[in-house]
Amino acid sequence: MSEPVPFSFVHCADLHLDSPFEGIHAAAPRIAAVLREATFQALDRVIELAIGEQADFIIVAGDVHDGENRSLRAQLRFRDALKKADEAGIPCFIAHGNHDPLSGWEAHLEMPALAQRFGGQGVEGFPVRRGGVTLARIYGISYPVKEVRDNLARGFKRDPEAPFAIGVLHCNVGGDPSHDNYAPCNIEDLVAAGLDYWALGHIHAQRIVRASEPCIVYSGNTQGRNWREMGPRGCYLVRVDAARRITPTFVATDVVRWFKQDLDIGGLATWDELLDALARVREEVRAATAGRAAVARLTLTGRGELHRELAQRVDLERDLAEPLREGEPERHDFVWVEAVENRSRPPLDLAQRRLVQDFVGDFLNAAEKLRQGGDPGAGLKEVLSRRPEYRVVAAALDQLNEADLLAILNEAEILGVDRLLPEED
Ligand SMILES: [Mn+2]
Repeated sequence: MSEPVPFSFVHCADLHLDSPFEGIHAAAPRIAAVLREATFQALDRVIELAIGEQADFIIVAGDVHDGENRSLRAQLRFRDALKKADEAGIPCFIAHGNHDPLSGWEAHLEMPALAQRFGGQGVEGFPVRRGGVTLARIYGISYPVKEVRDNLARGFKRDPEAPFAIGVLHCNVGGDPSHDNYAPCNIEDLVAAGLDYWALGHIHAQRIVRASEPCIVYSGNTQGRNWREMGPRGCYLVRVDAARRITPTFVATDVVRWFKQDLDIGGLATWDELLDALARVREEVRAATAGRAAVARLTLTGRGELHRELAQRVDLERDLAEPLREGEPERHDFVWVEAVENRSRPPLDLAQRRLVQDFVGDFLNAAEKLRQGGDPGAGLKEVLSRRPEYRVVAAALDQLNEADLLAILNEAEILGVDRLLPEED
């Protein structure tokens, strides 16, 4: 076994090249064009990261393409990206997943010499060398067909002479119900293979499943594609030192980021105030994207005087969303307000509502009694101590003073009423 030397690599997965971004309509052709390019640009950013950081290799853990019958355009763009890595002397190791199994249609394109693809008939292992020294062995397998129900993790085994061993697999660890249960396996299967790092794909939210021995990482997808994929998306730059210590660092590669933001109409008395507040929320989104573009859905919440007119007089799309989009398509850091939703409710006179003799009235009276008692803070703690969650929050509660506790009680009262009252109340 050769002595380990420090090296680094980039681990990405779930590129879903050429995702159609359904739902963003033709109302804004430039926005649609940016979205259509987003998955490709995210891939370019992965390659640029590897070149800029002088990474030793790149791993792609499945779902390069969005559809089984991948577009020629996506295949060409993928090859172009691999070529750039190849020209920089960086090998790429690619596994295919359920979205792009080996059984799908493929043009016969000549691939760069340093690009290696795992076959579908069993786990293969490739060595990576630098200056005659073997840095690592990389093991992987591609999906031969879309629906793989076998536990592929069990086919991985470390060669004794490998200085560092990496497994590349598109799989569902621990049966995550939000993703199809393809290549199901559990952490014990991954541990049993005796590898140092598992570069996983399939789950689109990035996550370090296990920090060490072995390090198990889902890189997540490189570009969010819809409301279920909000927040930063990217890949991991993984550094391995001479003592085989592994440091994975998440690097965002997304070009467009998805946001959902709420706006409480509670304190808003006029239409001018509402319009200003909406524009402010849009600017908050822009500030949070670090120069990227964003697609945002804004939801009006809370109780306030504007509720009735919002529900009866206002066309949310025409009157609220459209003005917020003005000038946006021309900006590189656009915030595209895809929709404004109204979930606000009418104002509520708590004192009045407390007089009604029903469950809500009882609830409000209980809160009022607590507030008017000799020591509201102690009273609230006493109520909470009867809950099973108390042992979790007890220490935090001790840090709060009387005013904090009263504020929590007031907030809980409003929250409780909102939950108890039917929507139309
Ligand atoms: Mn995927």
